[in-house]
Amino acid sequence: MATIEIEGRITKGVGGFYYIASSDGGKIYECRARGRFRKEGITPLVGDVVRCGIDSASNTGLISEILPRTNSLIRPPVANVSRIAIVFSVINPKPNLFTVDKLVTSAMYAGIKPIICINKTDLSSGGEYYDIYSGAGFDTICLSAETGENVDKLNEMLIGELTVFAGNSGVGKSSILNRILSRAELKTGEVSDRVERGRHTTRHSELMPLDGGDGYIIDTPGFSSFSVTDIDEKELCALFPEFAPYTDDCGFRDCSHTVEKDCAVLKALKNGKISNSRHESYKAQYKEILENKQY
Ligand SMILES: Nc1nc2c(ncn2[C@@H]2O[C@H](COP(=O)(O)OP(=O)(O)OP(=O)(O)O)[C@@H](O)[C@H]2O)c(=O)[nH]1
Ligand SMILES: [Mg+2]
Ligand SMILES: [Zn+2]
Repeated sequence: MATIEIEGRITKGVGGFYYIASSDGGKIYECRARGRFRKEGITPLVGDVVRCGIDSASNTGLISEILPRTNSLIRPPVANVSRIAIVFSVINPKPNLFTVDKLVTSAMYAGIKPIICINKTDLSSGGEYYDIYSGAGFDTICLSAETGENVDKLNEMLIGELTVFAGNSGVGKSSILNRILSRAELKTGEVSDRVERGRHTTRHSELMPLDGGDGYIIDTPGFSSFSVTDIDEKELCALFPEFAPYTDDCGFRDCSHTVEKDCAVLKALKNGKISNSRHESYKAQYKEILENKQY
């Protein structure tokens, strides 16, 4: 029985089996993890780059080593994420910017640059949302999975990256990915159906290679409940990059940028330099952090 050593990336984990796309040519191997990992409390994650010993007769084997991660998310459980595409739709369902901004804050906290994807622009232009997010300095794109508008522009931004698609159920994540990946046939669902059934069309996370081979994307079940509670309230303003030009000019060193009289952020808000909805989200997150601290 000949064993070969391969290096590759975990694309899927199901019932203790991991599916690994080898770095040379993308062949898929089915592997288990060495018992040692469990003893050390390490769980291999989708996105991990691993070394495996493969039995060349059966193409199955064991993960022997997990290479160092750049980061890892808890929900969805994915390692080495380089971008988070935060998707919302202009209508049906209508945007919940508090939810969007929580995802943005979570991404910033993890040190991962978000891409704001405003979908279903065939139904309404979404220009006001584009202004909010591009104005705040984020990579922002208006697109339609229905007509294909700007899907190629998004595709370009994903090259060389491992991108997680996040956002509420029904906003069109799977529909966008079906457009981007020629091989994908992800299940999509009617928005009304899913509200009645109270469940999501997409159930698990799987890494899918981009058509060109350079880059991966992950569809996720609609989620919005990233918690920002492990962020300190003093750190929060640093996660709102559009506040940065002003925070040094606040009257108090410990300015919370919520109510203070001599606050440069509030002044910028008044002058239209910072958007209302982003500042509302900031205040809501600030309040939530304080509330969760009280016991
Ligand atoms: N008009 C229009 N409808 C769209 C667009 N993108 C998606 N839809 C529709 O929106 C519904 C939901 O799309 P999905 O792709 O399943 O949404 P999802 O974000 O993957 O939802 P979950 O998997 O539940 O998280 C489907 O009926 C799609 O056909 C778009 O750009 N325009
Ligand atoms: Mg989906
Ligand atoms: Zn201030």
